[in-house]
This record gives sequence, structure tokens and C-alpha cells, in this order.
Amino acid sequence: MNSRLSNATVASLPGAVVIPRYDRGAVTPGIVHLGVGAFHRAHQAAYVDACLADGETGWGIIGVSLRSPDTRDALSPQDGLYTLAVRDSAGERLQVIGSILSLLVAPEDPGAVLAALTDPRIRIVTLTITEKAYLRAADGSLDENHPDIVHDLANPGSPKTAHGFLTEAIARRRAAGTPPFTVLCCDNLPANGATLHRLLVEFAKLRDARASAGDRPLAGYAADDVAFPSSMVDRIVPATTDADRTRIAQELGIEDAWPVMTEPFRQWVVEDRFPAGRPAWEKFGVTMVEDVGPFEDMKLRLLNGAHSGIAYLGLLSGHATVDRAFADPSIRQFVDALWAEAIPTLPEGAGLDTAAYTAELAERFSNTALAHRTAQIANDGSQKLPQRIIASALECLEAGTELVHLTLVVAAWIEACAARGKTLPEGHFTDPLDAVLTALLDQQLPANETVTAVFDLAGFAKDHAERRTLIELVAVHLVHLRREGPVLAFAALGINSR
Ligand code: CS2
Repeated sequence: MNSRLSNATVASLPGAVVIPRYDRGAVTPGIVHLGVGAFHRAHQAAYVDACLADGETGWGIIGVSLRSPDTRDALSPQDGLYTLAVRDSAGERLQVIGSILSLLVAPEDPGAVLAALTDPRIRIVTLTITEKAYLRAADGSLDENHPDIVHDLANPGSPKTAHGFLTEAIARRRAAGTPPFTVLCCDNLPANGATLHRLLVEFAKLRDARASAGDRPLAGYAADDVAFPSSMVDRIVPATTDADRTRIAQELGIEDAWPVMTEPFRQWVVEDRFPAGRPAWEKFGVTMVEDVGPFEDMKLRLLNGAHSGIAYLGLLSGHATVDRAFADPSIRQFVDALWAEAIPTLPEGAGLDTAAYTAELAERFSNTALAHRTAQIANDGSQKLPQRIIASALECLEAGTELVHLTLVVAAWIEACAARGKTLPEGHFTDPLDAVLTALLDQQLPANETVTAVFDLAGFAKDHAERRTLIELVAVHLVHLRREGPVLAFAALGINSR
């Protein structure tokens, strides 16, 4: 039986499943995407699929995994096809996405990735590699001592990092007289395009410093001649479970090794700066703007900030999923108060409708069909909290507005980290700082000393005038959490757990 999703079987799927109606064989690659995980496949790949269905042929995607072969192993036998399952209480809608033409695994064959990146048909490189893969040091600059950066500087022809791949490809394209591609960052970082651009130029400078006499310096070219627009991406994408795979296979009548689950909502706001062209994304709901900043801040601080609060306080309260945690009256009240605290930090006059936005978020967080795990969001807190929580907290302190709720999220992160291997399973979530964090938390220092040391390790509020005040506010919550858990921390905020 030909029982796997592929070009050969896609046409035989049940009529309710939406399938690519365009000629995939006529589509040529125009985009290389680094980090071809579930988020990319539920978001950008779906927008590009809509453009291809509309008749564009030059914007197929080559998906690259920077680390694991899992996505390639699942999707290559399926000709890059996979099912997107859009779920809410009304049910599940299935669509097969056809925009990913081929998949590469960087550690297996970095040369093939560089060949794709230097192909003149590639005009855009997009990234969803997660916050930690930008390899920032505690002060936000490029972590020059990271072993992968050291490796990439010594071995430019076989890089491991996004910085190494992009810089080498930019150099090769310039040498070949090929115009540069546009680099579009799609990770949850503030000013994500500018941030990546700055880090990449820092990397190029380090490369230039090691180059032989006669080599053309690259940093100035990367700084001035390559466009790095920013973008705000949004769609909630829980990790696929085996139960999802089984259910989708039953609905399709054939196997899909890696379907992707998501919600109906999606949003993409993109700075419109693509010197080498782009798909007509605006036809399919993408908002093309001059300045993404206000949208990014609103999303990071209201959606992602609340998500982190729900994740850590949810874990400490025994809730495994976002919808369960959000149905807990104490957490719900807390999130409303968190939003009220963060909203005044958002830019005024940018036309943001925060009331409508948070009302919609409340509905999205209540989606019981998603089963979005709190432990999934809890990963990598040291990389996420600066832009989600610390930035707004510092602005509250500067402005002299109320600050008591944002600080509880930081304390809850610390306490949830300490709870692993005790009241939470060992390794329930992970963080790039785990080795040093765990050693510190095992010492069980007083709350104030613990928070100070965590801030040092993670670089939170580094060199900021309000750093000490912020630490003290976080420590008060940590005392409560240690003593009696979220119940006492909430009670101190006037939130009564029933
Ligand atoms: C979440 C995000 O895992 C997390 O940290 O907050 O992945 C969130 O679901 C997306 O940013 C939604 O667009």
C-alpha cells in the first residue's frame, strides 16, 4: 500500500482536505529558510503556499535545519509535503502545504547549504532559529567566545551558525557578482532585523580581522549593502504529539510523519524593504509597513510576556497547558493585571488597539483544542524574559508607574527552574544557562542573593540604573513563592485563590 503523504498520493486525499492545486514541479526556489521547525511550517510556509496557489512560481522554499535531521527525515520522503491542522473548539481543518520544495541538514552538508544560499535565484533568506541561536553575550553583543562562533571564524567554508552561513554566502555572492539576498528575521526579538544585522556585522568584523592581506573586507558591505528588514510574526504552534499523528493519519487515510498543529489566528507584520523583490504577501493578509517596532513591542510584551507568566505560574500551580492555566481564576486575574501594567509602556500614537488585542489574546489562550503545553513555553527563559518582561519592567520603573506583576513572572521563572527535579520532573524544560543556573539554585541562597546572581548570569538589566530596585522587587515575590507557592504570591497582590 502506498500509505505515505507525497506528490503521488496527495490527490487521493479526502475532499475536505485542502491540497496544493498548483503545479509544484513548475515552482523554483526563491527563499532559503533557516530553522524549518513547526512554527515556520504553520506560518511563513502557509503564506508562501497561498502566493504559489495564486500563480507565483519563483518563491518556493528550501528549508534548512541547523541542527537535527528530524524534519528532513520526516518530510523528504513526502516530497516536502505536510499537513497543517488548524484547530479550535469548532473542529479541525486540514490543509496540505506545498511551498517547501526541498530540505537540507546543515551539520551533514554545510556545503549544500552554502550552495543554496549562493544560488542567484535565492533572493530572500528567512530565519526562525529561536532566541538562543543568535548567540548573544550577556551584554547583547555577539558572544565571540561561543565555541560555534570560534569554529565558524576558523572554518568559513563549513559553518555551524546562522551568522557563519549568512556571512560566507554574502561574501561568495559578492565575489561572484550576484546581488545580495534580503535577510528577513522572523524570531521573537525586538527590532529583530536590526538586531541580526548588528550581530552579523560584528561577526563579519571578526572575520575581516583574521583575513589575509588582499582579501576584500566584508563588514562594510554587509552593513551597507544587505537589507535586514524587521518583522513581527504570530501564530501559536504547540509541539505535535503522537496522538496528533495518529488522528491526522486516520483523517487523511495515509500517514504524515510530521503534521503541524495550530490555531486559526495568524499575523505577520513586515517592514517593506526587499531590494531583490518578494512574494505578494500583502494579498494574503500580511501587513507590509515602514516601521514594525510598535507591533513587535505589543506582541512581545502582551502575548509573549503573558505566555511566560502563564507558563511559570501555571507550572508552579500544577497546570500542564495554557488553556487550563488561563481558566484558573487567579492566573486569569494576574494576566489582566500584567497587561494593565505593560500597556502604558507601549508607544502611543502608533494606532495600537490594545483593548481589542488583549481581548483577542484571552480568546486565543482559552483555545482548549490546542493543548499548548506550559513546559514548551517555559524553555529558554533566560533568552526570552529580557524582551518580554524585563524591558517593560524597567520602563515602568523609569516612568514611576506601578510595577508588581511583571516582577512576579521573573520570580516564577527562577522558582520553576529550581522546582525541576523536585516538584516538577527533572528536565521538564531547559535553558541554555542550565548548567550554571542549576549550580546556583542548588546552593539555596537567600532570595535577594539568588535573584542578584541570576541577573548577573543572564545579564538582565545590565548596567541599568534601576537594576537594584528591580532585583529587590523580584526577590519579594521569590520569598513568597518559596514559602507557600503562587497562592501566597497572588494573595500579596490582592488576588485571592479560591
Ligand atoms: C511562546 C511563543 O514558546 C513561547 O515562548 O510564547 O512561541 C508563542 O506561542 C508565539 O510567539 C506566538 O506567536
